[in-house]
Amino acid sequence: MNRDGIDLKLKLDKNDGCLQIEKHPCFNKEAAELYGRVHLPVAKTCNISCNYCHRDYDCPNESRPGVTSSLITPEEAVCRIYDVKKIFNDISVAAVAGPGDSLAEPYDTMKTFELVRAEFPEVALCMSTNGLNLADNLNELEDRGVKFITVTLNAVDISISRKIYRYVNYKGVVYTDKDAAGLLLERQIEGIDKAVKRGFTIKINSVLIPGINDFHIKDVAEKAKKLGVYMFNVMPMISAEKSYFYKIGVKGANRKDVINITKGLSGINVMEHCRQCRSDAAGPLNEDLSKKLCESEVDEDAGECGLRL
Ligand code: CLF
Ligand code: SF4
Repeated sequence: MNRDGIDLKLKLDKNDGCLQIEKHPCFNKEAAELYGRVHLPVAKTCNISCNYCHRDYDCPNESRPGVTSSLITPEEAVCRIYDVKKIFNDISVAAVAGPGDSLAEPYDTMKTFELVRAEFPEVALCMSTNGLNLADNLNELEDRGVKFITVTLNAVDISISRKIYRYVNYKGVVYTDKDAAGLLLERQIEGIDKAVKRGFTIKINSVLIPGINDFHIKDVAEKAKKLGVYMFNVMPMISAEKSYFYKIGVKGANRKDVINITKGLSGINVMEHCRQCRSDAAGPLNEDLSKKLCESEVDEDAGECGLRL
């Protein structure tokens, strides 16, 4: 069991994907009654700038603004799973979902997956990303046994996405306006397409932004279908104080808006039970244990987990 080497090549059973979907609380609504997930907040930076985001908070692509999750190291991530399992043992998924982008600086994300896979081989690995660096990291993700990936795709038309993103930083070069929107879209589609073809189970999240992309969500769903995406999840934008959209008066959306927009969609699984959970969420979807965990960590002896620093 190699906990230190980033080159660890894991032997994977390529046929266990179906079994893992059965137990994934986000990809399978029924599983949400029985199993929980643990988010491991190891991704500190981001490589793009979404107009609904303010970086005091978690990445709103997969979680809700207004709460901040503290960062942990990959080693602490393993301890965190042990801690969560003491309260709720039926954890079927461990994921990296912020508080920045999982692949902006992928080292800690990859290291976390290695350590978790070695310690908890029965737990499926999941990740969310804005998609910019996805295609570049598929080999690494596959080697570490990641099965589930969520990509936030808010538009498939540059004239719309240029209103959503302020800049994109790709390999150290900063792009703005339509160059940023075009590059991000190209990288997202390439990443999703390659990931589907390689057997990853993909979910697309679209943030519903009133007046910006609400009329366009069906086009995103169509594209998702063509790409062979397994699940489509529309999340209402929660207006993040201090974000650009908040400042210019773009209003948030709500669940009712989402239902109205998604009710006619067919030919793809539409997620209806998303909790827009924070990047350190833990346990069943309907009962976030992260707060309980913080409280118990205050006076707990850390010695039980051999990896704790
Ligand atoms: Fe986390 Fe997302 Fe994996 Fe689930 S959450 S990275 S797919 S393990 Fe789930 Fe939370 Fe909704 Fe995300 S309820 S915000 S869809
Ligand atoms: Fe914020 Fe997430 Fe967008 Fe990065 S990808 S700017 S963290 S919402």
